[in-house]
Amino acid sequence: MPKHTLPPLPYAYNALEPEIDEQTLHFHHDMHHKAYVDGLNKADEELEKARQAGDYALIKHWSREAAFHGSGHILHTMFWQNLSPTGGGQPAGDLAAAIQRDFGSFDALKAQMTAATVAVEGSGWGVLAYNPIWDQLVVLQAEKHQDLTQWGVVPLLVIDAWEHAYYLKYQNRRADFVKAIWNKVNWQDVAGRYAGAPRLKKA
Ligand code: MN3
Repeated sequence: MPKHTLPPLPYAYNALEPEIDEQTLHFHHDMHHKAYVDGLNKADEELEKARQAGDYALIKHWSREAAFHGSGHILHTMFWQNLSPTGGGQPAGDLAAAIQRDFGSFDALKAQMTAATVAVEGSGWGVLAYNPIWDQLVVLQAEKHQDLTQWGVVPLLVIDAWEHAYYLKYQNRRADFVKAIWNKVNWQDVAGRYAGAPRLKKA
């Protein structure tokens, strides 16, 4: 089974200043994200051992580990790509039209997603996702990395609301961090994910 690897940041560690400071990005990518990659590989290894031994005594534990660390790896990889030193502004094209249709306006989406992200209980994420079953954009919260979702959605834009994402610079001011993040959103990346998402609902 191939191992998962930590992808390099797609920009320099100081490239998202001032919204995200260089020190936070070093810790966040090099330590926190790496820990999820390592945790996912460990879970994969232990599940392989369990299959070979036919011993599933710890299946609950390793299944949970795979969900937690696997989701953490997926969301962090996406988070780095969702941001850009030249980000900000608003989306255009099909994504902009879908936002208008499902939220009423870009400002309404931004307000709802900001509120959802700030209000995550404990550690988690704000998520803009596409639900291909209903052909609808949705804003969700994720607690930890893997809890609270609609099965089958394709995440498009994720905002990390764990304290490790902002505490060095913003301390307890999560709302200030989330507000600042919009200045660095890479809408081309988000729109590309929307364009590439599967379309399940038949018109
Ligand atoms: Mn994080």
